[in-house]
Amino acid sequence: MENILQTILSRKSDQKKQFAVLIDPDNYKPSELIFLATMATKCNVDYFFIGGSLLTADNLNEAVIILKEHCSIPVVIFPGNTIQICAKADGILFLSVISGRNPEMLIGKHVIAAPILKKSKLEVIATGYMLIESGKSTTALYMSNTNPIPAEKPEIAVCTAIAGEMLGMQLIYLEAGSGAERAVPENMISKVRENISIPLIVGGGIATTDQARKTFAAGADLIVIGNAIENNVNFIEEIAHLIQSEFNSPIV
Ligand code: 1GP
Repeated sequence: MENILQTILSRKSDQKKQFAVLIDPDNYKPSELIFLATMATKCNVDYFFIGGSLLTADNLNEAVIILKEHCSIPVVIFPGNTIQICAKADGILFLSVISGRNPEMLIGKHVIAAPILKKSKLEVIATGYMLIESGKSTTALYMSNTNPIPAEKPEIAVCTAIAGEMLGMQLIYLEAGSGAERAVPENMISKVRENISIPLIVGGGIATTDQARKTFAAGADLIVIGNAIENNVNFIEEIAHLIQSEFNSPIV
């Protein structure tokens, strides 16, 4: 399989917008995952992200295996903690919560995970993960034991993202939190986009095509959608149509 980071970079340099479906394995039955894999393949979904800030059902491995058996879309672990490592996936976002000041989420968990990841064949992608205030507390915030960046302070987000890039992060991820009341503000996305050259991922609370359109238009290279697809799998088709008709259609 092609290197995941290289794929993200080359699609970005071709000015193609990208779309990841976030799977919380607690919330999908095997039959639903099989259907999702088929639907996502039909709609050219770029990546599956899988994981969560807190998983309770212990079925991450099973979910990865089902996805790998039923489609060729890259499966990328989006870990909430060090027990969410599955060697059968294709890659892992090695998340450092650079918006916070909790050393465990900046480097502590990474030290524990590093030898396991080194033995695996997983592609490890260093990701500067930034939690953005979004109206109410989210599981990600609670579990990371960090303060989010205030939504009305884009300059803090910009400086944090620049520092992340300077520290060698390969991706920056602006996160409003799963099921966020308010998605990441467009002016924050655009200001961060102007100030970094690495790919920019944005997720949390994207529940309408209009919100997805605004997020892409503001400068997100890749959007992540979880809840809205759990609630209505056909939303995948709407996002695929948006990307194809408004962003990735060939210039004639
Ligand atoms: C959360 O960014 C993702 O980590 C997706 O959030 O579930 O709100 O789409 P939603």
